[in-house]
Amino acid sequence: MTSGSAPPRVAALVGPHGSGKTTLLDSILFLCGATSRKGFAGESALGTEVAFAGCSYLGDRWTFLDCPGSVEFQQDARNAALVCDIAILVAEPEPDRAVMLAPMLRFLDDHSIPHILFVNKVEGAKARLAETLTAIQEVSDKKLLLREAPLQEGSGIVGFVDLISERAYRYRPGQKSEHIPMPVPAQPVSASARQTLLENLADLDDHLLEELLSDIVPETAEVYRLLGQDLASDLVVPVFFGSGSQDFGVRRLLKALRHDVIPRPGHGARIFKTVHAAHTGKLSYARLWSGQISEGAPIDGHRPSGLYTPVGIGLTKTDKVGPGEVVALGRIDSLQTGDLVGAEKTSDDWPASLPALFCLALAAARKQDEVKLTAALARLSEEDPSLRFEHDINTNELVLWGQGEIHLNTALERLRGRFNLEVAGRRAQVPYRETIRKAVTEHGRHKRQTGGHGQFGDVHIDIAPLPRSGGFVFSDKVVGGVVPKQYIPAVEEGAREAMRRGPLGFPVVDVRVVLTSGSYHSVDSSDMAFKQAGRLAVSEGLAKADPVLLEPVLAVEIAVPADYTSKAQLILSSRRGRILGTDAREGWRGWDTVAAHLPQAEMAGLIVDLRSLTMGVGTFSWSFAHFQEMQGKAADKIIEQQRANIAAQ
Ligand SMILES: Nc1nc2c(ncn2[C@@H]2O[C@H](COP(=O)(O)OP(=O)(O)OP(=O)(O)O)[C@@H](O)[C@H]2O)c(=O)[nH]1
Ligand SMILES: [Mg+2]
Repeated sequence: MTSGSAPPRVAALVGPHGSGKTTLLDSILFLCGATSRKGFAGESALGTEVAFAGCSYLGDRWTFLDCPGSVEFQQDARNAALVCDIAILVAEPEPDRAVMLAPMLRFLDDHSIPHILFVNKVEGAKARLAETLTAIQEVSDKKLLLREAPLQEGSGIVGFVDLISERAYRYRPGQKSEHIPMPVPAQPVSASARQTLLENLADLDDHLLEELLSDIVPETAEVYRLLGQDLASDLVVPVFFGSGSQDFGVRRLLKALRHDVIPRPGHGARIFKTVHAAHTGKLSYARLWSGQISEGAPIDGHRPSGLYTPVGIGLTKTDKVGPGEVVALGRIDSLQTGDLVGAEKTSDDWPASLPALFCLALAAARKQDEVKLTAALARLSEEDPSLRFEHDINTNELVLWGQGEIHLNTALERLRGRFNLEVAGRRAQVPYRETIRKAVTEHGRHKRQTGGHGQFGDVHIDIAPLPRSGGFVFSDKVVGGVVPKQYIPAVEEGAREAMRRGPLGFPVVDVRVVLTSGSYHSVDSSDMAFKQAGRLAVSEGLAKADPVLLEPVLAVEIAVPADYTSKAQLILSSRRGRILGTDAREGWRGWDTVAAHLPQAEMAGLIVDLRSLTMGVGTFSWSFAHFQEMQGKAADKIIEQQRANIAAQ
């Protein structure tokens, strides 16, 4: 592409936490002249949400999306990757950590997102570039293509050879790399690396293959064209290396982006991030695929309060944007992350948000803050769709769900910092239940004489256990009108009330109650009195029917690299999990899944253990499976705790 003629493009910086994405962006912006000095990135802060930056390089406009690398903040990284023209996967020259790239590589390939690999931090003597690439190739479905070859001196990398132009460059601190004559020892290495690059491209192109077979040197323009085309189709992964902190290899990277990145096709404008900012109010960040957005023109039926584009590390007001731009739309309430405006939606064009893996029960320190808390949480979950909250009717708790402990603690900090809400998060209660194991017969009588006319209700019932998931069933076998028909619903209501909290303190399930007989009084009987009688009979009956605690059990399926499978099984069994089967993970080379039943009480610890076992990449999916009887000391402890809770209410 020639200078100035290329449309604006979007690049997302993705890769594991700490690999140096923000530092690389810092270098890029400095080299593009968008910042006057380095260091805006600050001291190695954990990235928690996507950051936007805009700059121009050799007349081409770029928007960079600096994504968080932490496994707990991947929602933003995924959403940004979905709208970029190119994802730059930043990795460390550390072969043992290659597996950390696997989830993002999988995501990029699943969505055919063109991506290149930038191995960062190569200025150190400990950098292990070749072994790292071998290890990353193991986790990449697509072929890695070295686009430059390292110039080695001793054990360090001091420069590179561009394999297409066949020129050698030496890194210089604080300056452009110096073009040097090809060092003699580098010649055979770079010649063979170039040959490998060409052969790999020839695997995908017959014309190039013919040329190579006839020993014809292909035209440089042809090589660039094929590389760009294969990259755009996500068939190959070009590989670059350098050092963001030293600016090594960063101009090379920028030039390659300029040459090799073809804008991805698309229609309309996609909202990929929502932010509630102090001054501008709600901002919906859109990547424009086609058409134009102009100030004052309605979007989705609403006029934005303003249009802003990323310039440098800030936002600048603008009046018109075209394809390839990222634009922040001010104050359009109806827009949500994932929305497509100005084009036909297809049903599955935006993937579902990441499922929740961890939760905390929230309590506002000041009682009067509760309404404000719900409103603040609604904003946070609008900004980050992998954060959800719900009012759990079983435990009467406000529960915040997300990706892990750091994710949720960051949310709590935002509540404090942005909304002035002091909120404590604690382990959410497990929704235990109880049931009975014995059938009993019970008599309940409610009789009271107060002033005028009294209250009288009298019932006989049978109570019996039902199979699991049987719920609650009520029927009557009353004959001869000993309990008049009109009072029977009241008896049932009383029975249901008694089921709400059983003798162990939990909701009772899987019980059948049959009203067998009773008696009434023509003046003193009422709905109220029969309800009381029903409630009494059932409460007392349940206590005698051998009650037992039920704990919720989840069906979980964990996914880990196969090296960790046996240890992951141990984690499950040490957490009272029952392993149902182990399989190869579909579509993931070298990964396994282990299916198990796991008590819900053990879920919080599972993700913590899995991540520390697997450098963060292990994960699981889950759904409720069933309730299971729980007895012994552990059950006694839970019952005791519940008694204390009830007493404290
Ligand atoms: N030696 C060396 N250190 C680097 C380089 N780039 C980044 N670092 C260091 O690596 C650490 C992490 O850098 P960041 O740029 O914050 O990493 P990140 O990928 O943005 O991390 P997240 O945003 O949390 O995903 C910091 O201590 C940086 O100083 C590099 O090229 N060489
Ligand atoms: Mg960062």
